[in-house]
Amino acid sequence: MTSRQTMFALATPPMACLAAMLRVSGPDAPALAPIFTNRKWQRCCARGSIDLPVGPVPCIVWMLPAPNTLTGEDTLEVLVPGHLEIVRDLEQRLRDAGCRDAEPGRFTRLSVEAGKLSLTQAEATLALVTASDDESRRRALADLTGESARRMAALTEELREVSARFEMSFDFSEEEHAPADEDRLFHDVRLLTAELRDLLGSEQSRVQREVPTIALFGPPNAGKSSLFNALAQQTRSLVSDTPGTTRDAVETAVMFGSNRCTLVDLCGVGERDADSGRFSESARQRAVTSDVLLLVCAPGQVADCARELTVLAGRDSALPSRTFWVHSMADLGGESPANPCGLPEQRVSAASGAGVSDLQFRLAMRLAERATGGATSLLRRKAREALDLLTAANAEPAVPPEVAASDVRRALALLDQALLSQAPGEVLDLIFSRFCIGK
Ligand SMILES: Nc1nc2c(ncn2[C@@H]2O[C@H](COP(=O)(O)OP(=O)(O)OP(=O)(O)O)[C@@H](O)[C@H]2O)c(=O)[nH]1
Ligand SMILES: [Mg+2]
Repeated sequence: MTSRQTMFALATPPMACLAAMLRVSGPDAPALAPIFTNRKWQRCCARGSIDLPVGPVPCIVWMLPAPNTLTGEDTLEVLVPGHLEIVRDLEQRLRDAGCRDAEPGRFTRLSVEAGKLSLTQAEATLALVTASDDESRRRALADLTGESARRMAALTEELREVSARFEMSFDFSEEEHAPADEDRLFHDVRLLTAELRDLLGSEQSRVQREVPTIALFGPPNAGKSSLFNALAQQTRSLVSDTPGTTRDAVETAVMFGSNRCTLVDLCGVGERDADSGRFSESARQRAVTSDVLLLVCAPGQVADCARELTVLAGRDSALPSRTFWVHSMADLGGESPANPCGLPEQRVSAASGAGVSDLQFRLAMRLAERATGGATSLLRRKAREALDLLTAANAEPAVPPEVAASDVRRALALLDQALLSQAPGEVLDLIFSRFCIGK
């Protein structure tokens, strides 16, 4: 249980914006309300004013008495002009009044403790914020709306019945034991396994490396090394208008947001390989094993890039789901033709810097998602373990019925745990530490 202290956090990103929102939650919220308004403590939204060092600052304040609030506690939500100095002064004002800075994930955790959100829904909130592609967004939304849990609960009940039938089948003697019943049981387990696999979707089960790699790959002279230097904010790789300048891979450690990664600049691979393709194979290999691939495409190189992507996808069909199509040299003007593979795309110019910070931001998002374990919830992790057991129960050649029955029983226990989504305190600490401040 989180101790009942009054805490505050900025709920909007810490940057200059039209309006910033601060949330104050805890037993002292009613006592702090007069900082913002002279209206009496009751559920309402009021215009107010805060005395700060710059002078009176207008605000809009929502007074939200417990328990019908996000956290289940007395809450104030305050909207102020989104100037960073104003926000900083307001935060100091709250600290002076005895209010504490909330740690990351504090408010969502309170929400879970107050029974307002299930743990799966809380994790889905995080997954949705960091989801970088449609598939992960769909998964997160299904978790958030409770659809995943509903489908999983129905499937668990069916599995419970199958498990009971398995157990009963052992109560009959050999002669009474009809092989047809056994076939039927295995058939039902197969159906439920397929259903669970479908429910879990195409979650990546790739081995997670400590430090992820982001590789720049594309035809010679696509501007890979120039972009590499721009992303790394230092000149590490040689740039020249001679195709085939980069030969051996060049690597450097880079931070995108709060995530460390290894950025890798590769030799150009395409129709006109330099050095008769001597370095192409190792570049393709590095590209396929990278965690994120930047397919760098200069004007006029679309066909070359599309062909190479097909070659790479032939080696790892999941590669496109971790690839960005980067239209380089955007300063040269002209409309970039849409990429033929439907990948997320980004226009950049290493020369003018246009689009580089957008790309850095998207990479930070992608890495953050990866760092949260593919934003996989406890529900999904347990269900995936259950899926492994059910898959084992269906293994070819057929496993003995007693072994299959035991796998089904263990899978059922895991699904029951998944649906309860109960986690010990330290696991909860870990889960909520992945959230950002204000969430
Ligand atoms: N106008 C313009 N030129 C660029 C840009 N990026 C790179 N170039 C030029 O394109 C040429 C090739 O750039 P590199 O970064 O060396 O290209 P690369 O893809 O690493 O080439 P290889 O290592 O040979 O495969 C150089 O002359 C660069 O100055 C850009 O954003 N705009
Ligand atoms: Mg190069």
